[in-house]
Amino acid sequence: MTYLKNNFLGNNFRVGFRYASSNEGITLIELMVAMAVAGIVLMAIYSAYHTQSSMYRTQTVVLNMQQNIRGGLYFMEREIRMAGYDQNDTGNFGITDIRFYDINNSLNSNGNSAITFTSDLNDNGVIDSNETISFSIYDNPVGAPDGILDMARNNGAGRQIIAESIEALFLAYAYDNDGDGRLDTSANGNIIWAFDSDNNNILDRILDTNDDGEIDINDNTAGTSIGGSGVAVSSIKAVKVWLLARTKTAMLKYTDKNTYVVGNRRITPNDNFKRELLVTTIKCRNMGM
Ligand SMILES: [Ca+2]
Ligand SMILES: [Ca+2]
Ligand SMILES: [Ca+2]
Ligand SMILES: [Ca+2]
Repeated sequence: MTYLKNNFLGNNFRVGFRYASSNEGITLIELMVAMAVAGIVLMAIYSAYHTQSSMYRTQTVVLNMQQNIRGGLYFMEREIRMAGYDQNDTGNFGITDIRFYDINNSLNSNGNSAITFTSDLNDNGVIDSNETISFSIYDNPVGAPDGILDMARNNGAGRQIIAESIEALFLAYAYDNDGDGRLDTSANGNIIWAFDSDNNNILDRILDTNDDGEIDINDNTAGTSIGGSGVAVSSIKAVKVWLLARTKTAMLKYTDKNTYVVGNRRITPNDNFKRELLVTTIKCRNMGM
């Protein structure tokens, strides 16, 4: 090295760059150091850019999911709130089906929740062909399913997609079965949220099994009995919705190890998609509450 420094790379060996105000050149060592520094700076810039752009991609994918699930829920909320709309008080309108369906629209108590209701949109007192509305989970496009589930609305013209990449939907119901004009409550004074576990269109099980006012991981997924012969759909006054969405594409360096409580379902994905769970309560304005 000493030899090299003194005889090859030493002051006698200069490359052609010169400072404008000086006749001193820069040595090859200096040039190499400068290039190395420039390389490091470029690498840092590239790496920052790469991180930024992959963060941007991730944010875009997550944002898409969030807009998608919020849009779908907004749509659902608006219409379920109006379920049973019956300006002429005919008594012909209301929630008609609360059973679980599979993605092919066959009854299946292990499937997702679905809801069907009627509303007298044109105030003529009669259920017209577009006045029976349902929400359900299916896989769009139906002709060539992509394995990513979606949410559909159907008003008699077949299932139309209203939200993509919806992994799960669960609906529970609050009711006024004793007819006192208020939602029925539990021993601890909590509003009772129930579901139809055996798919006979009659509410039979209660979600909040430890009666602490929360429906969460601590409750027994089997639910507790609602008592008697159950509660008919005509007593339903409010709907609670759990909607779980996931990103369309997998995320780099991300594993979803969460457990999502979706009604009485526990979903633990352990994959590389990001998810969002929205839970909301809808009071049905037209059910006499
Ligand atoms: Ca009508
Ligand atoms: Ca799909
Ligand atoms: Ca039942
Ligand atoms: Ca609970």
